[in-house]
Amino acid sequence: MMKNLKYIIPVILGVGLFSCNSKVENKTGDDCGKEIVLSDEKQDFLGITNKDKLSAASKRALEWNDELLHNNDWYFEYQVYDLKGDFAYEEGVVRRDPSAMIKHDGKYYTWYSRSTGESQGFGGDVENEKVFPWDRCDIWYATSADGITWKEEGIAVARGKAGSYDDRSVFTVEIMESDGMYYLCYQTVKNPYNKRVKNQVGLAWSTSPNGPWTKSEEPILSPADNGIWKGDDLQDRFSVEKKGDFDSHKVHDPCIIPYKGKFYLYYKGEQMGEAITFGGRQIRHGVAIADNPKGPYVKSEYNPISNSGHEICVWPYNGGIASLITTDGPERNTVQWSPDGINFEIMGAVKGAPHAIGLNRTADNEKEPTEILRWGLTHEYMNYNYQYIRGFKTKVMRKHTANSDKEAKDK
Ligand code: AAL
Repeated sequence: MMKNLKYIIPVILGVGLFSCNSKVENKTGDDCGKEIVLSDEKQDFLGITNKDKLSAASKRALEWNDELLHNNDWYFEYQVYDLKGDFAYEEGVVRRDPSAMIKHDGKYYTWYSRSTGESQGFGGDVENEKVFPWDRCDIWYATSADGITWKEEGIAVARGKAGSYDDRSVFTVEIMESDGMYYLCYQTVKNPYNKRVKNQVGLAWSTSPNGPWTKSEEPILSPADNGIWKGDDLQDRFSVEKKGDFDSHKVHDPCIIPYKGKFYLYYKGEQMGEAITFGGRQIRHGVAIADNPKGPYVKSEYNPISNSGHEICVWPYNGGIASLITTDGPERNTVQWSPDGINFEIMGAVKGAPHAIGLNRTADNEKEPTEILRWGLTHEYMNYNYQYIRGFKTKVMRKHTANSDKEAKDK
């Protein structure tokens, strides 16, 4: 297992980021007039035909140091599978965005968004209809002895009373345990749910994972207020005078990690006037830091801390924070790591990843960089209206097995 991360040069994927500031020097003189040092052994491993004729891709390959070249720990493949009991698919019920799992009294616990009925979208009476599957949700929880068969235990945190900041929906929750206390952080929406509505983050705490939960009177995180809408059509979220910060519209997918004696609240930002870039949504992540679990959370001046991603999936590893970046942006489907929780570099890439991951926080996350992803929870769309919670497992590929070898072994 590779521990000495500071010597790893990031894998650069898909985008031409090789620059003249590169450490690779070109002996024969490249565009930057630098010198490349290429040993016979490395030339052989990389299969490079001619040391004096290096393609742009070969020059990037020369940036990979030996540790990175022979390390597969930051890569994985995954499979999803059905769960049993109350997590078996149920017609008419939405269960989605599971939190991480923790263990208490011998049982796994998870929290999730739960709503019922179909979504009507934004075309009709948004005051009274359900616009999204994650609209009109409460936060429920379930327990399991083995992580396969789950028992739904009931509501943990309900929507607030009319007029409060969370009166329309509470959803996409994460769990954090610290100093004998349990904290749920989650997204909130206030009625009416139109396309310009701002989403915030709420917090609830309890001395037991079974509750009862006390909710924060005010949100603990709100969008940046430096964007300006154009016109007054509440169902037009793309027209803006000014977009504002990466999180000017919504703060989503909150996840708090106790780190270096403080509390790091990672979140997904959505920007007013969101554009399509790199073939996907313009999504980036941020972090807000507090001295105490209940806040106040102060947004990092280094935000955004990713240029890609979607749902937050972060865990501590080797003194830093690792992050799985999925779905949107040029660095989607990469596993990243930062030594300080803020400055992330790409460590590995994946072919794809489960959505809305609920990590297994009981795992020994120091064993390998992606050990915490060996199994966990995800959600899947049965159809647009209904999502259900499923399991996933991953494996690290360390040797190649030809299909014919596998068939012979299976016989
Ligand atoms: C998810 C998350 C948030 C969004 C919606 C429900 O993928 O990013 O939770 O609000 O979709």
